[in-house]
Amino acid sequence: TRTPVNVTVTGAAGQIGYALLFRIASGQLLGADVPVSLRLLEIPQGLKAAEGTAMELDDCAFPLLRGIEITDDANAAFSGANVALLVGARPRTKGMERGDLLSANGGIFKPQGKAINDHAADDIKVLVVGNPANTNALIAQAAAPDVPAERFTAMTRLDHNRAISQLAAKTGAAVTDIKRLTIWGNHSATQYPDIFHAEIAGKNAAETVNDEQWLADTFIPTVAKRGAAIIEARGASSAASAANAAIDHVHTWVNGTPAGDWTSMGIPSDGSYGVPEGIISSFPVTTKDGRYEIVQGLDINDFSRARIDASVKELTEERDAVRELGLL
Ligand code: NAX
Repeated sequence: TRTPVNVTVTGAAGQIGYALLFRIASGQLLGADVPVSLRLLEIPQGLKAAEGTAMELDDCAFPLLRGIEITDDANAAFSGANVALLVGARPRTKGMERGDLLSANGGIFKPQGKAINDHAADDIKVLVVGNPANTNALIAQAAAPDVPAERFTAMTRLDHNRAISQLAAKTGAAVTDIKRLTIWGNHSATQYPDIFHAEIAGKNAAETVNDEQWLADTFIPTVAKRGAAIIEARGASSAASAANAAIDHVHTWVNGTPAGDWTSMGIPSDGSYGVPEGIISSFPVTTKDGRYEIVQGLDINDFSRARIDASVKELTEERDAVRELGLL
């Protein structure tokens, strides 16, 4: 029988954790034939609730679930980890300045990056979900000099899926007909969902829509502000859709993108498309055999260039701010 894959989830007692863990344990993260062993990391106040979730996981009698460990010790949680989903983060509270937010999260992601560096398995893959996801991923990556930088990624798959859904609704197409959509930049309100290279049933999406005003005034803001709209409607932030996107991100990374399509991932820039090397920015990527590559050679028009540059500028400012705080 196959050795289980060790999957570490931080913030396991939170609402995304609750929507995520059952899907991991059921085989949707890695595949229906891959046994998993879960490590749940929480802060001390979250341990009891995490134990309750673990009881429910037991009660599912998932055939693929080979073990659950619960801890508030990052070194133990990441020991032997093959996949790490960093969900727990410090949310922005009223009156909190950006600097306070970045430094509070630095206090979480720097030690977690170091624990990954010192204790994770050689093939570790990290997805950061906790916001500000791109910069938290950068902080963790910088604290893990022995791990190849490309193993640290940030989640923009929820934005990607939201954009596909909005485009399908506008055009009447099925979501499965939409390919090659791209989220560029930061997982924030500055993100840029790009349909200029996207296809709807094989035809160029921007030409099919043929409505730049809808693009600028409706599509882009709807996708970028969807998180706020969910909070407004549900009285709580996106949880099941965020967990779904985390499943999609890792599943695609491990199992590959379909021929003729790509996905969006926040990854350390290699300088492609004028994005400064090192910052963790969202790109169009293809994946194969557990590795990803940036899709090269796309023609970026002025409409896209301005929006990519604005989001990348925000990312470089966040990087400079955490550097000043001594987090890099
Ligand atoms: P919750 O507040 O429900 O849960 C967070 C959990 O993390 C809590 O149980 C808390 O005890 C735990 N935690 C805090 N610090 C920790 C630490 N140092 N180690 C381990 N656990 C720790 O938040 P939830 O709704 O689950 O959201 C989690 C994060 O995802 C937030 O930062 C949120 O902003 C972010 N999101 C990111 C998205 C993305 O697309 N990248 C979308 C959804 C979501 O907003």
